Amino acid sequence: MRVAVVMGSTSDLVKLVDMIDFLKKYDIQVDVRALSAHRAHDALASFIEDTKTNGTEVIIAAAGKAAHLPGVIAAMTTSPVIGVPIKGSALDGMDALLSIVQMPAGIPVATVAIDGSMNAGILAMQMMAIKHDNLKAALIDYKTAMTNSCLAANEKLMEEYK
Ligand code: RP5
Repeated sequence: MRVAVVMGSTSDLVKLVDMIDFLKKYDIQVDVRALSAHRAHDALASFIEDTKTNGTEVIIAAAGKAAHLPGVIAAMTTSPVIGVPIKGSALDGMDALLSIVQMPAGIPVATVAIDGSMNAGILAMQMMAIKHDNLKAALIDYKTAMTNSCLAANEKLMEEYK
């Protein structure tokens, strides 16, 4: 179980650390890189080339502003690419969201919400769970815990307003 997390700049890392820790908790190998598509394109291409043979199953790509990184990566591989638009500009992340989600036909990038990296991690796990039964079981537990906490909050609310 191996995921690559590529960000456009180390300034994006703060928005991704919780997701990276979450994936590691499930014994997923996470290769973390800051490789800009416009400042380090050769190194990016070389890293993506390596993912084709080293067991990487999903690539998560995060970028802000004119966020071409996820689309450029998707152009270089047949692995699924999940894009995370990072908020960090005068346009509050809308620029990154549209840059990532509006990919022309043929090169899809599965796009999550602005700064929504946790959903990118969960989606990556769900993709890998097609093959790995242990991840499927872990995701069922995760969703059950979420349901239980939601129902407990509802019970508390009903108690307060009865
Ligand atoms: C994007 O530009 C990066 O993904 C980052 O979100 C933004 C700013 O980058 P830095 O100027 O902090 O390197 O390429």
